[in-house]
Amino acid sequence: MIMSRLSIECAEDGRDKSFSLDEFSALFNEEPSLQEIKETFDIFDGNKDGFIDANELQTVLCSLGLKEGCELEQCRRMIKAFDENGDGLIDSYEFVKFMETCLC
Ligand SMILES: [Ca+2]
Ligand SMILES: [Ca+2]
Repeated sequence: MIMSRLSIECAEDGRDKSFSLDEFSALFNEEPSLQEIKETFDIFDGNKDGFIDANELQTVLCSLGLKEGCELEQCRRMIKAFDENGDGLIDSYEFVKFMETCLC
């Protein structure tokens, strides 16, 4: 009993800097507001330069436990699909479309 409690607490500690897929999905149970999209964008944009690159996308999708997101090549492809201006990065405008397509 105590051991299983401990291992649960350890698992939760290890995820302090992450967030769960449930939390992520919960964001989109209702029509996401611009504020929510902005907050989600900030989660993806690890270095806060205003763009999401393939590495950042990979980090977040991996922490969500999405296998396809753990392949850098796959992340590049996802970005390419929404990268309207062809700079290889997702900006906030492109991210809105990304969210609408993937999550709504
Ligand atoms: Ca960035
Ligand atoms: Ca772009």
